[in-house]
Amino acid sequence: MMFGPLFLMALSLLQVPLGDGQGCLSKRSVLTTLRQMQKLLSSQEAAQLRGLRGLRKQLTLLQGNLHKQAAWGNETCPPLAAPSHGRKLGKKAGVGHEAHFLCDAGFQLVGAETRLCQENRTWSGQQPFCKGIDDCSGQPCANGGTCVDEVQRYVCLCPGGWTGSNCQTPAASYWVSLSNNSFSRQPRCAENAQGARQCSCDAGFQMRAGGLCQDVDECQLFQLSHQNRICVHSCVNLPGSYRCVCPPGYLLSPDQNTCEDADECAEQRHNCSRGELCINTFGGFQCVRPECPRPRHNTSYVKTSAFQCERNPCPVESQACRQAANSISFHYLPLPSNRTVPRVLFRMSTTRFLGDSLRFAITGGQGLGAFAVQRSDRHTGELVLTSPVPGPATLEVQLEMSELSKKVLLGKHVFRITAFISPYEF
Ligand SMILES: [Ca+2]
Ligand SMILES: [Ca+2]
Repeated sequence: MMFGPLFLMALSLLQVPLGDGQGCLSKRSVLTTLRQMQKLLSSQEAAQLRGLRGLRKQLTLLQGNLHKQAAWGNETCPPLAAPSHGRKLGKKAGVGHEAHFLCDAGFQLVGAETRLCQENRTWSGQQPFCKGIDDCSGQPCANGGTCVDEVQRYVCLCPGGWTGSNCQTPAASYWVSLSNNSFSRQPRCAENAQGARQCSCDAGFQMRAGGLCQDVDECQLFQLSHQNRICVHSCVNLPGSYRCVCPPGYLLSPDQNTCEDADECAEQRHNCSRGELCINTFGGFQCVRPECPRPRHNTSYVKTSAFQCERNPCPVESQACRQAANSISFHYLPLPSNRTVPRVLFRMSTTRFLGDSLRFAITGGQGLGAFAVQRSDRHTGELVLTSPVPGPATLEVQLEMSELSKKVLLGKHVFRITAFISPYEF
């Protein structure tokens, strides 16, 4: 294509007319032109060759690239299989691609979770596999049962006397044949990490010969001794424990061992009639009606409060009236049985002391052998319990406090004490 114009130019030069004189010049000029043309052709040829070489080089390069691209497309790693009981994620196996592995429920993957197709057309890592999870690993079988691992479950093989999915339930027939009451129980057994069987009894039971757990009779052990007794009243032995029981009128304390009196008066659980007063006692209550003495020998009393009577003014001529008590008060003392002695039960004194001395005396009552009166200071007398009184009992004591001035009686006060002693020492 490039030679076309060059040949046309050469032909046009050859078509120049040739003369005699001018013939030598023309030949010379033709020769020059031809040499120029040859030179031109040579340079053209060289350039053409350079162009061809460049073209060939480019073609070779292009061909190389095409070969390379074709070769890359074929660079794959060998196909990977999914593990049994599992799956493989990622379908491409070309260089640079990854495959991921998962296991079905109840199985766990062992090995590489991910594998990469490397440039040397091999997968990284090792082929993983799915291993069944050991359902017995948590030692689910109780009482010495043997665990058998199955796919996604376990089975307990129970020893004699035990049943249930985890050998947790005593077999009824076996239980009855072993013991006809619940004070005997099978021990709880388990295998430790070293495979040794270890048995133990529930709290409140102890292992007896033969490997049976026998209830501890706490009442037998501790209740008989007065010092160590566990219940203040009665003890009931129970399988694995015990219970303290209180008599009627008492409530079991929060400590579960002692009994507390129920205050029927405060809780309005008494049956005292109208006009009676409710006195709470240990284990019960009493209904009382404090009454003033009836008028006698010109002496009469008036109730000044629920528990007190005051003498009305005496007629001037009545000596008997002036000798009678100026006041009579009523006092009710609840006491447990067999209280330790000596024990001060009551104190008497006066706020309106006019004379120069006070005298205290027991002037009446029942069970007087158990009481005494003593002076604690110049103005105070005390009623003292001097010997233990077993209940149930009701004791009455009348005390007198006389006020004197130069041995002349100025006034007299009477205290009527009633002690309600409960049947129990609490
Ligand atoms: Ca017990
Ligand atoms: Ca009570």
